[in-house]
Amino acid sequence: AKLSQDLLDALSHGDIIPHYQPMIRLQDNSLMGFEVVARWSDRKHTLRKALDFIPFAEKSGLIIQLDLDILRQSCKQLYQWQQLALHPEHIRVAVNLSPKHLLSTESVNRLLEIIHQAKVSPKNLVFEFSEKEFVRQNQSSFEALDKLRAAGILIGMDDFGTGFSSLNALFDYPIDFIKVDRSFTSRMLSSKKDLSLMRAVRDLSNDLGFQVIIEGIETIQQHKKLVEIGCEYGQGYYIAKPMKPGDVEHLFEA
Ligand code: G
Ligand code: G
Ligand code: MN
Ligand code: NA
Repeated sequence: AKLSQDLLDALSHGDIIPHYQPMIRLQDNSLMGFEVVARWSDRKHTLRKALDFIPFAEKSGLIIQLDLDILRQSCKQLYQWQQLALHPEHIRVAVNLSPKHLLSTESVNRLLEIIHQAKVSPKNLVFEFSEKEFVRQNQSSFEALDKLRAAGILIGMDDFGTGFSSLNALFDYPIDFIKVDRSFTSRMLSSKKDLSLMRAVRDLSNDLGFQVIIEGIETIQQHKKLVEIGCEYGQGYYIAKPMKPGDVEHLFEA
């Protein structure tokens, strides 16, 4: 109950803020977008990572309000970047969302309404949903995803490899990106199994027409190996950590 009230207070005080982690094309380090992650900033200048409060928000239902708030702030940021002519058209902003947003037409419309009100194009956005949730979805959430895609938003499957989808199931999911979970990246140089998953996903992405983003790249060796096997996009601490908006703006010019 305490955490519930604290989180509600944080939301109403504007203490839940988006940070932005660059996603790049691995071959030439060019910027392809940012993943938005929620951070809880308290008055004592400490920052809490999403893992400290997202699971609780998910359980208590506050995730809906939190996600909408992060989406609103991210769209506002995107709009500002565009007004400053900083933001190239092809750069995407990727927001994490709970699958709860896919449960009704009203909640899907609410997401679209936020984008519309912010005067940004859906074509500049990606919505990420965790793979663990994809396996549990039914036909109506897939229809919700279709509706978002029809509006121009790209759909990413987050944490791929942790949710027990068969590779075969990838044929059925209405997605544009998969993001390979960082546990595979951390093991890929020591485990043949993990490296071969990277290769299999790369091949499937070519055949099925989605794109692959490798998460959690922490070393130059991992980066080099991924370029060598032909994985196109990536993110991770070796490239850049999630940052405040002011700290990512110089990247647009590079
Ligand atoms: O930032 P951190 O490494 O603690 O993130 C942990 C998890 O929380 C990640 O899996 C991420 O997808 C999720 N997450 C981060 N920000 C948000 C958000 O704004 N909304 C939702 N629903 N999940 C988020
Ligand atoms: O599950 P999801 O991909 O949405 O989680 C994103 C979170 O992962 C970010 O909030 C960030 O804190 C964390 N993260 C991003 N890059 C790295 C990395 O290279 N290593 C580790 N351990 N965590 C990372
Ligand atoms: Mn994510
Ligand atoms: Na992930």
